[in-house]
Amino acid sequence: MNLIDEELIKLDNIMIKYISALKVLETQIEIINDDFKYIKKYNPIEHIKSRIKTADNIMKKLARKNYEFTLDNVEEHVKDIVGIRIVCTFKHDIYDLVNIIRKSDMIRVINEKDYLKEPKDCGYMSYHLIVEVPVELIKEKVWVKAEIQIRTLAMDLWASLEHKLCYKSKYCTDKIEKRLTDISKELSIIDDEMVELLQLENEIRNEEKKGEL
Ligand code: 0O2
Repeated sequence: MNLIDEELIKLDNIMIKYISALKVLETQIEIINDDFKYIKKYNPIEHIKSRIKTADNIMKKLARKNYEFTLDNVEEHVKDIVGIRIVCTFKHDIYDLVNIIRKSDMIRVINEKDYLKEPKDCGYMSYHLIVEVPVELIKEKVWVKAEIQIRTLAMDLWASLEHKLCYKSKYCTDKIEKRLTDISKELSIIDDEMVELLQLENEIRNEEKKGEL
């Protein structure tokens, strides 16, 4: 058996940790969403998507970062084996959720990247949290790393299409890249306009409540 196969078997043996962590994280995010709806009578989350990174993609990520494929390197350098993406309606929903997650005892925040305040040069916008969640297996209790990406519908539209057209494609050209960067800026303007429309709608709603209409 070659070294890669040996490491693959080791990885397979600890996959239960990641699969369980995803279940814990999904449940906790659903609880937050339900509680948010109950308290604020408003649903900030449009949809949630989750995945476990495949062994092939784990290997590719390590190679991209110039690390050998060993179990130690996987555990240390690939923090998004468990990934959950939360797609929100408005930009401020993202920060509301981040604040709630930061206060959670079930989700430990390890690192944050705000690609809204500082979008990547290509135009990628999203809020990233590297977190740890508790997993209790029969033989051990561990905190397992996971990545939470939080973005608006518009940011998700862009990122999903760019993922196919450029991020993971060797056929992306400067022209496609440039147009995608411009589209990201256009979508960001639309996101801001949606918040303005929401504020307008709120003002009208409040005036009606006061009986002024
Ligand atoms: P995939 O196939 O989506 O899983 P780090 O360890 O923090 O130094 P990392 O993990 O690359 O390095 O950090 P970062 O920037 O937070 O990226 C994590 C994930 O965000 C990526 O995972 C993508 O899912 C997404 N992402 C980051 N940059 C871009 C981008 O420019 N375009 C798109 N569409 N998505 C992006 P993977 O493993 O790279 O890819």
